[in-house]
Amino acid sequence: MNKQTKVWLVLSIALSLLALGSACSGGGDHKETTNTSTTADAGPYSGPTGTISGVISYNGTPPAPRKIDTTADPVCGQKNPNLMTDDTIVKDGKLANTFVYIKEGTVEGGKNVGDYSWPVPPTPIKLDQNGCHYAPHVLGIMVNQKINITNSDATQHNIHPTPKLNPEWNQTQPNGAPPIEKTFARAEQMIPVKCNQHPWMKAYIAVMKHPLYAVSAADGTFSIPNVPVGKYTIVAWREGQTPEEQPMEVTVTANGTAKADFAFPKAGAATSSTKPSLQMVPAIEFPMLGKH
Ligand SMILES: [Cu+2]
Repeated sequence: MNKQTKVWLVLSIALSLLALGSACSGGGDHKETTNTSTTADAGPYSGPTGTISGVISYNGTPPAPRKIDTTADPVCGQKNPNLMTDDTIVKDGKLANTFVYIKEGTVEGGKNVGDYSWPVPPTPIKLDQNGCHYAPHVLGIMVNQKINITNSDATQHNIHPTPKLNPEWNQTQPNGAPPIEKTFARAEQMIPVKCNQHPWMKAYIAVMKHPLYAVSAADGTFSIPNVPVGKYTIVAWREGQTPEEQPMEVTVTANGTAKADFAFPKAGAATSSTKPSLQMVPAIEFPMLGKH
């Protein structure tokens, strides 16, 4: 084998490893976390569990909510004359609408958290359009769990999620139309939802393979119960004027509560004028290679 052939061989092996890695990680800024394999099914988890809970704080002075100009649709202005932006909702220094979830981790005994099968709750997740505003603003849902979308306004909305890993769709929903029911077949965080009628309307959906997630409440608190005993990487995501996320390692013990307090923006992090790199750069997850 001459020298050139050897170089080609090494290069092509490296490239195919890379391709394999990126095929698994999904690519783009939408991420599918936990396990993508359908073969490693450890069945439902039935061992000891604990809780992960914490408080999301906001560092410094939060940006003031901005008034939304709704003149494009008088119905919106009549019902909701003081509609404000809700990308950063802070009360007494605590941040609402932060999505906290187990990204990956090892359950005691050595199995990946995503290797277990997690039953899909039969109750649909509700997303309402009221006053030309989505409620809730940030929501989690499990793969194949129903989302039930309602229109409480005397005007027409057009719901338009823009996923990367799931099929994109948009559907009009006039006043009085029945709820729209949909499911998402693949895990993906975070799917932006917009309205083609009202450009200010925005929501985010996290589609999860497991139920181990929570959204911070108005007082910044969150709690994830029934977490199998183990060690995990959890991620807190918040929208802000540019989305930002932070990882944290936690250890869950039987009947224990693992504390996981976060603070946004991260000290020294980019502000709204510049783009933070953390959220937008997909990790090359070489550990995925082991799951094939
Ligand atoms: Cu709308």
